[in-house]
Amino acid sequence: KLKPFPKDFLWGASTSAYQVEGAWNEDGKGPSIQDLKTIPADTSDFKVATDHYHHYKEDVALMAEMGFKTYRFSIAWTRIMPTGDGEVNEKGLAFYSDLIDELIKHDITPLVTVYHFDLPAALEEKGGWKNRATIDAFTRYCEILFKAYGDRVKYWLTINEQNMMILHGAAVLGTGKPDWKDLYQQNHHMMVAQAKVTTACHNLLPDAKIGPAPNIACVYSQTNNPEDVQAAETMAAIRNWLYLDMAVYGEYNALAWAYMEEKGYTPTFEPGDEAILKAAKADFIGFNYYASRTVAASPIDDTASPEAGDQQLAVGEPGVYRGVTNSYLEKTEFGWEIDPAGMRTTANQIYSRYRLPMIITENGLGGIDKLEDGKIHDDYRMDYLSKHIHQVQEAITDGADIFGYCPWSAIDLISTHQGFRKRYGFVYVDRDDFDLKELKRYRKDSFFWYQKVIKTNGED
Ligand code: BGP
Repeated sequence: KLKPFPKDFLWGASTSAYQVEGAWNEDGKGPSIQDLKTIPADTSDFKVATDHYHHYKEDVALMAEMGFKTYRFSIAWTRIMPTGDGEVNEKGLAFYSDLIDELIKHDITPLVTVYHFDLPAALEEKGGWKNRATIDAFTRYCEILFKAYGDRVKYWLTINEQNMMILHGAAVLGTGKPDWKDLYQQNHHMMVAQAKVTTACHNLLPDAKIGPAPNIACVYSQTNNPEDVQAAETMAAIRNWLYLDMAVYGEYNALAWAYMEEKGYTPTFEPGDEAILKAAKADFIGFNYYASRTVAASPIDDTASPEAGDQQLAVGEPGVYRGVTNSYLEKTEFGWEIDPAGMRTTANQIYSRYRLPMIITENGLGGIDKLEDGKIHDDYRMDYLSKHIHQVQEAITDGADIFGYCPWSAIDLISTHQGFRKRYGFVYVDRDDFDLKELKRYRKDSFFWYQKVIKTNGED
């Protein structure tokens, strides 16, 4: 028999600043690396997005209508500090203060990500995460947030998908061909930065809770060949546990470290790093889950190229592991595998390792939505989400401590790679990649469905 969802379960949804806000250069905002990156010719840039910056009251009202208990959003570092450090932009501070007040007015608990892929361009010019000065800039930026919003914000998330920034680092950080040694040094600096702000949060806001938000996925072995199983273990260590062991224990995962040593990727520590890492412990674990991963062993001279056009499978390293298709799973129209049961496995794996409360900070289906007579019949999205919600309940029944579920995304926003062709929201925003229209909001069928899920506390 399934256990019910906890009484005060945090139902909600997520967005990130650069994908939803628009107003990319308004009210003193500085450019981030997302504003300046080269956009593929067939998708929109991030300048207007869904213009949440100007529509936030309307958007929060729609969230309240769905019954959201929480809303996960990110703060654009470049609104608060246009060059990433130094001068504080009061108008930027005021925007999020107003947004937080608006949420609280509607009884929606703010869940704030301090950094979601949008490093200030001015810091990137000085070396970005390669430069240790970025650690100090990030710490100062976060302290400003804690002081400005700590009276109203109880839940904080540090860095969104740090593990994806490293594994897909060339793409996300815009560094071209991966230089793994360099990426793992950047990774180390992000780890130190995360630890510093976790400690700063604990010192400044003793009642607040802070945790990481990596993308965690259980890793299956393609076969029961022990070599494939070992490859899956290694990938899980490199992809998942490296990040969570650090956030919880302040230590490098042993298997991930052994891999880095073997490959010559180990980062350089500065004196004091070890103590900084050790001193910080996450209060909870936020994790994004879209699908599991399946891998096979890979010989050192592996020439099999990753399956083209698939963000999920385009991973691997000769001699370590290679991403493969899981023949048991269906895929979305964008080629992402769908594995609801994998979310239960993932939650249980995390819980058995760390025994900390967990919240799902992203989960969802990107699809091509059609607006017909003011309606969007997104059955595919309801089907995906309902199966995943069921697995959250299974995991709760297994004993995992899960206190919230925030699918991606609260309203339509711009996908990281496919622009407006690929949508995730409960609310449709009427615009195409190159035709802004009036940015009118429409409730999708999934809007009414999710409203009922929340109302019945998970019995959709
Ligand atoms: C996660 C990111 C989000 C979001 C989502 C969907 O990795 O944290 O920012 O975009 O994936 O990905 P996409 O937009 O590529 O479909």
